[in-house]
Amino acid sequence: MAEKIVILTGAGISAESGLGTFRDADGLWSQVRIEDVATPEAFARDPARVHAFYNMRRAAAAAAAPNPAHHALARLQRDHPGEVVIVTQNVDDLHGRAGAEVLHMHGALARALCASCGETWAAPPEMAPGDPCPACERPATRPDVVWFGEMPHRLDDIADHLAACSLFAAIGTSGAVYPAAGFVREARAAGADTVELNLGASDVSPLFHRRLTGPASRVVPDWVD
Ligand code: BJW
Repeated sequence: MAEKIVILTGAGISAESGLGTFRDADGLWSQVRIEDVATPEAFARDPARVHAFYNMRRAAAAAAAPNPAHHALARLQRDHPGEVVIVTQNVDDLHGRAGAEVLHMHGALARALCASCGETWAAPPEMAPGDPCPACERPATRPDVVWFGEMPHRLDDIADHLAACSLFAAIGTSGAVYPAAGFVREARAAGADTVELNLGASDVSPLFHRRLTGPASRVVPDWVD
């Protein structure tokens, strides 16, 4: 019988590609406050600041390249057609550029969203307050990312995959942000084996059956191969 593997990835998988994580000692949230850049209220208060933060992140992601962990997951998915679902919290496109198909539950830096009509389109390298939506022409362009207090994408699909999975893996995520941090519980409720791959302990480490400790560029290819 075919296995269904659900893999959740977080910022740690892109760390060795040069993209900063959020909550590590030198992470993004040690440089900027969440309340200033990653909430709808922050965008309403100071859209120029929020755009500047995401323009900087978009440029960094465009300059980065997938690392051996992204390539290993793409290989796993290619070698087991229909069995491997990759859900990422990351807004970079490194999984896609490695050749994997992924569910972007927290959106994508490469997309722009109209806060007025909901249209999405390929983001230009730089966005600014007042940029018009190509569909409704209102000046309501924002990054197509999920901020605190907003609903992550594809939660119904993800719940269905978790309910059907026999193996759940979480890679490079701190388990600090819900609903993603709760996926291990959902997978366990479905009877799945669970494994965490991380440089250290996460907030939800005790919930996993097994842990593989080390940098993603080493432990992910070892686990896949
Ligand atoms: C390595 C490594 C290497 C480093 N190799 N590993 C339940 C309880 C409590 C609160 C809530 C709750 N439900 C909802 C909430 C509220 C809130 C929340 O979770 N708050 C917490 C702070 C408690 N959640 C929300 O608001 C979410 N929306 C929501 O819940 O909607 C309503 C709803 C209700 C009911 C059901 C379902 C929904 C939205 C959350 C949006 C998060 N947005 C951000 C920003 C996205 C855009 C952007 O990128 O700027 O998403 S915040 C940020 O955190 C980003 C990430 O995707 C997310 C997770 O971070 P991640 O990936 O785990 O990174 P780090 O830095 O935290 O961890 C890195 C890890 O890598 C570490 O473990 C390292 O050890 C490891 N590592 N180098 C391997 N080389």
